[in-house]
Amino acid sequence: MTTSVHAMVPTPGSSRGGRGRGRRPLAALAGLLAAAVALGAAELVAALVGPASSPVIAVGDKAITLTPEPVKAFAIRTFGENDKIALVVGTLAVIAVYAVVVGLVGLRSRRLGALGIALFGLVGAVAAITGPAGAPLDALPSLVGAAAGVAALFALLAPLTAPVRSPAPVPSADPAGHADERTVDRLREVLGSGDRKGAALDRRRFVLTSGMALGAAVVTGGGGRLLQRRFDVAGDRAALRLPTPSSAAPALPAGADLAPGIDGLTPLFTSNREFYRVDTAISVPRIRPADYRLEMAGMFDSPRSYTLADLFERDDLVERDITLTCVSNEVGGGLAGTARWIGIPLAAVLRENGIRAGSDQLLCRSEDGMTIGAPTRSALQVDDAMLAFGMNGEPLPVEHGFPVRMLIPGLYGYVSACKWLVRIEATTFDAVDAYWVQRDWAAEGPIKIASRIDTPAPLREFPAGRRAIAGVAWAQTRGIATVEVRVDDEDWAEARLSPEVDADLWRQWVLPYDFTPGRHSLTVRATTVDGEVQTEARATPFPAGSSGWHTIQVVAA
Ligand SMILES: Nc1nc2c(c(=O)[nH]1)N[C@H]1C(S)=C(S)[C@@H](COP(=O)(O)O)O[C@H]1N2
Ligand SMILES: [Mo]
Repeated sequence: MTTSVHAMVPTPGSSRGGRGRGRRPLAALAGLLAAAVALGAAELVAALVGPASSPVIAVGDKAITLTPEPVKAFAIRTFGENDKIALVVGTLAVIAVYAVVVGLVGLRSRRLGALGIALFGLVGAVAAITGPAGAPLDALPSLVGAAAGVAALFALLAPLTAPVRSPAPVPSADPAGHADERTVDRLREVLGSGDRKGAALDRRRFVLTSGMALGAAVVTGGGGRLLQRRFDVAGDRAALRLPTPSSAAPALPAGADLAPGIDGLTPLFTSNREFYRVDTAISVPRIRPADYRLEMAGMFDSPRSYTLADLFERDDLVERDITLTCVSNEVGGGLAGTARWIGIPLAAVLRENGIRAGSDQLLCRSEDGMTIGAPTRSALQVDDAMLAFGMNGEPLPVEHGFPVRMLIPGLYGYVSACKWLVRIEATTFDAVDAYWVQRDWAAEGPIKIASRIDTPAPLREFPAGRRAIAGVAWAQTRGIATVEVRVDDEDWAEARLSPEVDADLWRQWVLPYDFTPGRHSLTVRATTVDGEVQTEARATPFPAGSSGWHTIQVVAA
């Protein structure tokens, strides 16, 4: 297809080359501008329909769903929390390349060019409709965008192949004949027939049309994005007042946080701004507090539903400190964070709905359709498992699941921490696989013991002499008993730990050490309260979480 298309494009130096020189770059530009017009129009319509119906978002979302797990893991590793920006940039880059091809093809055949844009609109429409929360109306932005794109492509290509003005009619010639020829030229121009003898390049008109197209794209695209802010829930969130929990978090012992005295050590609590974020949502679900409903379904004797007010007004609210960890965290990685959460004990909610004995999985559904399967046993038995709506003294940030999410200490987030939670279905692991399990991640995800060196930073030179080696270690629900550090081939040395606050919280550790000048290797390992020593055996995050000791090379000058 590409080769045949290529062959159809006139080569410079052909008989028409004299007039058409430089047309192909302009046609490529026409394709890009037509794409911009299409995307702009789509953003404007998406402002009416909903942000997830925007073709870039919908196609990007689809890409996440369809991307093979190793590629996704690579993206998270490479781009970290910028993985979504990278995906949107990547989607736009693919569209740009496609648009250039459409422009070049369109130069030769308007119909093929139009078909190319229509095809792209179709892809966007299908992606939007079949998205996790897709509705038929979600096709509209892509379709309107494609129509606008085709119109723009025609308008932009016209000046590249404008019919040559016929010489002034010679009195004796048949005037009707000339008119006919011009009409035929026009028709050819519009229909894009291959034969456009005498077509000329009208640069002035091209520049003018390009300017208009660019203007239209910027105004509709920018305007659309602006109007999409009406879906924003930041205002509603700011206006919410968190209820006071009847059971406050246990008071912190004096000196609970070692970070203030040690440069580079992770603070005991992670601010909402600093908290890691991992999810599949390019466009974050935006739920208005007034519209929020939590539905219980499946294996319950008397399933009911809750409004946000129902949840806020309860008298069994708790406040707890919990360290959350992602299964994708590499040894030494930063996908872990600690916050003070406010919520409702999960077991109480499950019991008041009459959870049946046969259920071993809670299929938790997020507003955007993603599912997380949590073990029912853990939900019922793990202390401090909760439906959380407060994080570090504020309503959950929108990126972290506003207004309600689940938390089960001791389990990785992908099997326990459903954000934007709208439905809990009591079911079994046999009956249904949740999103990540469909992608071959382990069905049950207990957090593995982990310890990390935060300071000194690897390979950044520091002056020789005494300095703190420090970091954090976690083994939620079990608790960290000891952390040991090994420098080069010396014996393991026991680090000092921050005071134990709760088994669900990580602990900071610090070991002052006299560094001789030169390169040193540092290794850390932790032991749980119940006596398990962190294994040296390396495992990758896929499919059940990483393991192995964190080792870094440092240089003292
Ligand atoms: N709705 C939804 N909830 C989700 C996810 C998601 O992709 N969608 N990701 C899970 C994963 S893998 C983790 S580690 C935690 C991360 O929570 P955070 O982004 O608040 O740190 O959320 C979990 N909850
Ligand atoms: Mo995760």
